[in-house]
Amino acid sequence: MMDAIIASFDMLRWFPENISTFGDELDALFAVIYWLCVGIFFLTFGIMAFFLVKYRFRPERRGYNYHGNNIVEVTWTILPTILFAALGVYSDGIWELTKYSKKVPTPDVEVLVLGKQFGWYFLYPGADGKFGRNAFTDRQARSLMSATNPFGRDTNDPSGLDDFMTENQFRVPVNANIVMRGSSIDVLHSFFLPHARVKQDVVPGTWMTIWYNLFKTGKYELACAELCGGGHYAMRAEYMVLGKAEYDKWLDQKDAEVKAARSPQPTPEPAADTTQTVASLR
Ligand SMILES: [Cu+2]
Repeated sequence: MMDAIIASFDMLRWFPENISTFGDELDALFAVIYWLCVGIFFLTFGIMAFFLVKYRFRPERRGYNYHGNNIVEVTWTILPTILFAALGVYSDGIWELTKYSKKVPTPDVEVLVLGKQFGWYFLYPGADGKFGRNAFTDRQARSLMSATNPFGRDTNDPSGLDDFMTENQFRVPVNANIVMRGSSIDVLHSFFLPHARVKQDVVPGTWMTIWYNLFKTGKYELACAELCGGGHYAMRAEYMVLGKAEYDKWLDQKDAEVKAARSPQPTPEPAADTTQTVASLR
């Protein structure tokens, strides 16, 4: 019976499957905070219900007023202070691992992401694995940012010719350190990968670092977690975690598309002069 009651409050079951290397640690921290809140909720409302009944109206009982109680006030100040400080210290390890810049691992794959009303742009470094000049690699290139060139790519930089952009299409390889830099072209958005246990606000004018390493292939959900306007809901998309070979195949395919788009259109062959051909055969 008690088990069933406790289980009915276990909303941690609503979490999507974890596919991130640091997900278990993050979920454990979430569980500690969650169950503390459940406990405090029942304690608070239990005491309130108890007093509601105990001091309910009785004709013979007179109410009385008193002003302040130092012991009670000091207690309700100190206990939460200790609790919050302890949670802060306890969570510092996982915060450091996931958010400290010195803990960002050596990237296997780098991707830039831009939020916009309402969707996502991604920029991959292409075959050479290196970004050319753009609004991330050079702040000055921000002046090149436009609706058709959201990343402010400098088309005169040869090392950026193989970079390719996708819109609402996002793929990453499995078992690799993915390091992303995120920004926005308009308002605040939040890059949210629930299965990867990643959620990071992206802010116009600056680049936020986001990293993770996923251990399971498949199709997962991507969403915006910051109310950003009327089409906020439309920023939900799907992304794929691919095996290494499959991911490389996708990169090759993208590289071929980039090259095809870049190569000059072949000039049409001049129409063969049939009369002359026929004449020369004689
Ligand atoms: Cu958004």
